[in-house]
This record gives sequence, C-alpha cells and structure tokens, in this order.
Amino acid sequence: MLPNLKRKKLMGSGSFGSVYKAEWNGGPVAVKILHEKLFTCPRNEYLAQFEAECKILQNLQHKNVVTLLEFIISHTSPPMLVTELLDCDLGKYIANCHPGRIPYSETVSIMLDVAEGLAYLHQQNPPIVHRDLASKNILLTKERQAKIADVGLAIVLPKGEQNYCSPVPGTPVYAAPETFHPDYDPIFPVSRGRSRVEYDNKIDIFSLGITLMEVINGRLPSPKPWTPFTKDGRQIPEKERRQSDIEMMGEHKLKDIVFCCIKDSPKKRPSAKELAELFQCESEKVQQKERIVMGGKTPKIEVAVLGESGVGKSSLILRYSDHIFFQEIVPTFGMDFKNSTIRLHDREFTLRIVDTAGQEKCQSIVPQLIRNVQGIAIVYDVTNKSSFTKGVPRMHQFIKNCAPDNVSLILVGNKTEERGRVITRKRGENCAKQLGINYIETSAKTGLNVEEMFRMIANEIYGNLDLSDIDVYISSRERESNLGTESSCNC
Ligand SMILES: Nc1nc2c(ncn2[C@@H]2O[C@H](COP(=O)(O)OP(=O)(O)OP(=O)(O)O)[C@@H](O)[C@H]2O)c(=O)[nH]1
Ligand SMILES: [Mg+2]
Repeated sequence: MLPNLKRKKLMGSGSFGSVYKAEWNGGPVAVKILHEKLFTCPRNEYLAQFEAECKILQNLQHKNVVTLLEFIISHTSPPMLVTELLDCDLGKYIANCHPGRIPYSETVSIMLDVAEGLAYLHQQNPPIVHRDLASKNILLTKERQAKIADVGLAIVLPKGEQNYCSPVPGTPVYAAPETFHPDYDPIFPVSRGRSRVEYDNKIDIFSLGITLMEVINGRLPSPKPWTPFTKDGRQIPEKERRQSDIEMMGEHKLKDIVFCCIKDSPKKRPSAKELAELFQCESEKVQQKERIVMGGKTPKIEVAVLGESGVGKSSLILRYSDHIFFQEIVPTFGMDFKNSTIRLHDREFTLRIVDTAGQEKCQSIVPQLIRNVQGIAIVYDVTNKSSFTKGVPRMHQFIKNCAPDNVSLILVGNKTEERGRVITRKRGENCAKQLGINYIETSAKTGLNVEEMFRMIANEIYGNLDLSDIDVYISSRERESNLGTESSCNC
C-alpha cells in the first residue's frame, strides 16, 4: 500500500479489477486494483512487462487521457494503479443522465475529446493501441470533458508494425472484426484467445465509431449475430451485422463518421488525427450556431465588410440598410455596425453588419472585430488598382490569421457604374476562383446588386454552417436557460 493513501468507497468493478475512490496526499484519486486472475502464467514475465508499460503510461500527459499518477507492482499482491479521479463514465452518463439522447453539441465535444486523446496515444513512438475503447472507459469531468481511461491495458506496438497478439480484451460489441478469429464462440468466449489475430491501431477507430453510435442512439449497440463470422467462416459485413443500430441513427449528421470508422477494412478507416480534425470542424460549426442563437428570439448572423479605405464599404452598408447614398461620406473611424432583418429559407434572421475602417491607422482592432463573425465580404474598388492588387491579399491574410476557420467569404468589386474601370470583371472572377469563394459586382451609388451581395454572404453562411436545424439550437438554449446552470447528471 502507498503511504498517505486512504482507500474509501468502492466505485465499481469491471473485467480487469475493482475501482475505489481514495485520498492520496490529501487529494481525491481513483485506485484500481487489478484482478489476481489476470496475473497467472508466467507471472514474473507478465509483471515485468506490465511494469515497463506502466512506466511509459506514467509519462503520458494529455488533457484527454486519464493521468496515471502512481502504480505499485509487487510479487505478493495484485497490481494497483492510482489515477486522477473523474466524475462519471460515458456509459453511465448515456444511461442515467439523459434518458433521451445526449445533445448534439455535447456529442461533438465528447467525441472530439476522445479522438484527440486517441490521436495522442497513436502518435506515441511506439504507438499505443488502447484495445478496449468503450463508453465505460471514457470518463467525464463535471464540465463534460472526456478522458480516455484504462490505457494501462493497452499494449505498446513497435512503430509501423502490425502485431500478432493473443486475446484482445474488451467487450465484443465494440470490437473490430479483425480482432475475432473465425473460431470465436460467443458462448465460450475464451476461444477468442485461442488463435492469434492480426490487428493495428485501427481497432481503436472501429471502437470509437461504435461508441459514437451508442451516444447517437442512447443505447448500447447490439450487433446480430454477435460474431462477424458465419458458421462456415464467411465474414459478415459490419453494416449488415449492425443494421438495426444503423437504422436507429436515422439521418443523424454524424452517421457518416460512424460509417467511416466501422469499415470492414482497417486501412479504409480514418486515423484518429483525421477524426479529431473532423470533430474539430463540426465543433466550430456548433459553437458558431450557439453564438447565432445567443442574442434573443431571432437568430443573429454577423457579417463584417473588409477592404481598403474608400472602396465603398460604408456606402454599401448604408445603401443596403437605409437605401441611401452619399457622395460625401466621412471615413469610418474604428468600427460601426447596422442591424437589419433577412429571410433565409423561410426563417427570419437578424443580420448584423460590422463596418470596419479601411485606413491603416485604424486597423489594429480589425482582428478583434472579425474573431467571431460568420461571414466576411472583401470589397475592392474596380477603378482603383491597388485596392485590388494590394488590398484583397492583405484583407485575406487578416482573415486567415484572425477569423474563424469556417468563416464564409465573398469578393465584391464595387463602383462598377464609374467610368475609368481598371480591374476587369474577368480578373475579379479569377481572383475569387483562386480563393475558392464567390464573386459579385456592385454599385453602392446606383444600388446595383447591393441587396444581392448581402443575400449572397448570408446564404453562404446558411449553407456553410447548415442552419436548417437552427431551431433545435434555439429550443435547447431555451431549455438550458429554464434549467439554470444545474447539471442534470445524477451519476
Ligand atoms: N461612384 C461611386 N462612388 C462610390 C460608390 N461607393 C462608394 N462611393 C464613394 O466612395 C467614397 C468612399 O466611400 P466609403 O463608403 O466611405 O468607403 P469606405 O470603404 O467605407 O472607406 P473607409 O471607411 O475609410 O474604410 C465616397 O465618396 C463614396 O461616395 C459607388 O458604388 N460608386
Ligand atoms: Mg467606411
């Protein structure tokens, strides 16, 4: 036993051991005492290997991996692992906290955490394969940050090599088909270990996909039949075995990620890093949507207009919101904004338009102004060469450095009714094409295409963030504000 360790309440026991709440050096920890039966044959050899692995695991430091604080391996008693203490596990959270389903935004953030933790493990040299990723091994903090637990049961793979291993631990429901041997008998599961099977870190990706399906459906997946092989040794495709769970997901937005993860061929499954990028992208969309519904009853989208001084940014905004045009207009100092209403796909939105100052001396606040916007119109003056050749790349750089990654952009050539045009439509179009964005030509003076310009950027945002489900966010915000800040978890 460790000095200063006070074992308290039993929290649960699983296939690998019993977990206790404890106090160590005055702080709360979890203590896992592994089952004696895991340390049979040949004991010394196994313990030495286990100790070596624990030393590696003790050096892991990642916000989404449960920290191994200490371990004790002796020849007289079962190994004991001391880890940080978390609030509850994902399996219990699915079952207890949300009798319905976990909200979409939380699903995305939990899965992002899991994918990031897994990417960290897989990027170790040699890579660490978890082998038993499941909702019971994903722990949650009070703030619902997810951390991968039980990494101690992983094996350390030689870099870039596949491993020929003995039994794969874990629940068969989450297990990739390559971890089963055709002889596997679900009634006598010990036969799963009789023959060696070949696998790599993509088995964790498969398990992540199944865990995601569990979160989406709010219930433990139930493949039929239980093994991926028929009696005559034919492999049953996972999509066939898991048809009822797949149907239950309906048209859920993350179902394609599940499909990628549970591909029969491990090589076709994405890496944990690729998954983390996908969830990150989705998480940014969710954050934007939450921002859009934050302000009140009508969802509010925010657009900034950027461009060099004098290209007509304020004039375009005034023409759009107040239907007026001034030949003489003072340069914008700092920033300004206008609110108006716009209907998109039969839904009313407030369109908040942020007017930025083009003068260089005022541009230090631009990064702050565009940090949270959903769309940006880059404007140049078709009669002013440098507003196009210098201004557009400069604005684009600003956007790359400071705006959200998923911001919608359009390029606008203004003052088209003026004589003395120097930038042709073709050049404007080509530039937009190179940037991968849409292009429109306007005149704030005559009003040509001004309405269309703002509608274009608003529609870009609508499509880019997929705002068709914005009402779901509105009702969940209303529910949350009715509930207050109290957590609904009773684990
Ligand atoms: N002919 C013509 N003049 C325009 C048009 N749009 C704006 N202007 C004129 O261009 C000048 C600058 O317009 P602003 O709207 O102040 O330009 P801005 O981009 O807001 O400039 P800053 O606030 O300094 O960044 C004014 O004299 C406007 O009247 C247009 O479409 N056609
Ligand atoms: Mg202005």
